[in-house]
This record gives sequence, C-alpha cells and structure tokens, in this order.
Amino acid sequence: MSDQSPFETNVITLTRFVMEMGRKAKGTGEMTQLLYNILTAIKAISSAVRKAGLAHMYGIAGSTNVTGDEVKKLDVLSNDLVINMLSSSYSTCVLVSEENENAIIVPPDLRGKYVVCFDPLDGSSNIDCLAPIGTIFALYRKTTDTEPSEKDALQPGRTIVAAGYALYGSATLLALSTGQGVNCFMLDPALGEFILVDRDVKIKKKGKIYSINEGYAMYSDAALTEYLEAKKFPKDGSAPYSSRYVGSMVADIHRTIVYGGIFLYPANKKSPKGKLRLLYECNPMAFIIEQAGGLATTGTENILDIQPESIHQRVPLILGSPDDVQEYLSFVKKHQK
Ligand code: AMP
Ligand code: P6P
Repeated sequence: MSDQSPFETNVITLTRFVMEMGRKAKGTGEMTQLLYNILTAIKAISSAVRKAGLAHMYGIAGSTNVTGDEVKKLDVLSNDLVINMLSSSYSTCVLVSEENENAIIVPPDLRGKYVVCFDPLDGSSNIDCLAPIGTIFALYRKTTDTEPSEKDALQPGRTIVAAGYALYGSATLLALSTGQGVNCFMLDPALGEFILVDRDVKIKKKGKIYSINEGYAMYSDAALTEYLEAKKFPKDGSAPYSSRYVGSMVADIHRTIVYGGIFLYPANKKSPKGKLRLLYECNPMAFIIEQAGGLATTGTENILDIQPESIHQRVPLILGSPDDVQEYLSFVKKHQK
C-alpha cells in the first residue's frame, strides 16, 4: 500500500528521511552528505538510462552522437558519475567499483571516514534490450588509522553501516537500509525527488517463486538439482513453484523481496566460486535481505560473515525468504560428504 500520494503536501522525500535519520544519529553529517551525493549520482544515472537510446549511449564506448560528441557507454558514464559524486562528498577515503581493477584512493584534501563498494550499473548486458538494470552500493567505516588502501575495503559484510540499490525498471526505485530496516522510495521525475513508498519492508517467510539461470543445469551439483526437482514436482501435493529469471540481479532480488521466494546463483562446475562479486553485489544485497527478515548464504556460510580476501572476489549466493533458503540448505546438508 503506497505511503504517499505524490500530490500530498507533506511527502516524505528521501532527502528529508536521510536528514531526520542523521539528526537522530547526532553524527557529524558526513554520512548524510555521502548519502545525498550517492542519490544525486543515481538520479543522473536514471536520467541517462531513460535517454540512452536517444543519445546513442548504448553500444561500444567511444561512439559519437548526432552532433559528433563523444558519448560514453552507459556503464562507463554511471561509473564516472558515482566516483565523482563520492569523491566530492568529503566523506569517503577508499572506493571499490566493479568497473575499476584497483581501489580508488580519494585525494587527502577530499577524504572522509567511509569506504564505499559499488556496482555502478549492474546487469549492463541487459541495457540494449531495455531489461531492468541497477546500481548497488555498500558503506563501511574505515577502521584503521593508516594511509587508506585497498585493504580498508576487505571487511566482512557484517560491518556494513548502510547499503542500498537503485532499480531502473518501469519506474526508478531506491531501497535503502542503514541498519534499522529497509525503506523503499520511488523517483518522481516531476519533483526530481525520491518519495517514501514502503516503510520497513519485510520479506515473506516463504514464497512460491525460484529464480535461477537453468541454462547451467548440466553444471549443477546434486543438491541443487534435487532442490529444483522438488520445486517443480512437489511430493506433498502443493502447487509447483513459478520460475522467474531476468538475469539482472537487482531486478531478480527486488522481486524476491516484494513477492517472496528464493534467488540462487550457486557455485557450479562452470563457476566454481559462483559469478557474483562479494564486496559490491553479494554483501550489500545480503545486508538488505537480512534487514528485511530474509537469509543470504553461500550454501555453507552466511554471506555477511565472510572475511574478504580480494576486492573482486566471487562467492556463491543463495538468498530470499527464510523458509525457502533453509529448505535449500537442507538439500545441501543431505548431500554433504
Ligand atoms: P557521521 O558522523 O555523520 O558519519 O555519522 C556517524 C554514524 O551515525 C554513522 O556511521 C551512522 O551509523 C549514523 N548516521 C549518521 N547519519 C545517518 C543517517 N543520515 N542515516 C542513518 N544513520 C546515520
Ligand atoms: P548469468 C548481470 O550480468 C549479472 O552480473 C547479475 O546482475 C545477474 O544476476 C547475473 O550476472 C546473471 O548471470 O550467468 O545468469 O547471465
């Protein structure tokens, strides 16, 4: 049920929401400023995503538009937007982006206390077919007093202080958690503001949808094969689950939060460590799912408990409604040697 009509005179914008949370926290204002700057980048990405076709921002970097200007590929543009907004917020010191091989160390005169790991445009392989894509981010506090380095980003997801994702779908949605639950905001293009639409979102205890790329069935282990068989041919007389897979993590996980069910990108013979990245895909999503009452696991340990070893490390990811994830884990347990 929507919380706000866009025509109300007392809408709760994300700017207002973040400011109120900041006042309550009695902080220095650094996190508030950081969140504001992330939101500005997301609004700019949303605008670019919606104009990409007109401005020829699809396709290969280095193409030019009708006026002969160099246009950047959407994911390059998104990455530049996030890096520039984060670096200029006076609240960050180390940035880790899916697009950059090495961590970005913020110049000393611009530094603050936060480490931010982000995927500026996840699912970019779906851009040209207009499938939903997203931006994912996680904020950590720098815990060392040494010169900022890549090592400051190697923190378990349990230490996340804020995480969120933007979904550029039929509308632009932002889901944000700073550790007190998950709140969802919809971008009102007329206002240029995100409006609170769902407070303290909670995932269903059990859903009826599984989400996995079944094209990899030949690479799956016995536990996964048996689990999926049980979803398709239930032996207890219940209806089989529906299968939904967009192939864009933010879209598949947001649907899982809204409708319930399970999203799986497990390890398999093709990707022995899974495909999804720990620092800027799995950790932020696991933080949000746990804040919404769900579970997120590799199949053998909670995602948020993993001690990262490298900034682009891949891990298996199974997350969603607690009963669904626990049921999957029961199949893993059954097949453990
Ligand atoms: P700061 O001094 O602004 O970096 O804030 C210190 C701590 O207070 C942060 O790490 C958060 O845990 C909390 N905090 C500050 N501002 C906010 C905010 N806008 N929303 C939620 N938590 C906040
Ligand atoms: P596959 C998109 O490329 C992405 O990184 C995630 O957004 C998505 O969940 C996954 O890869 C899809 O991978 O192997 O099913 O195409």
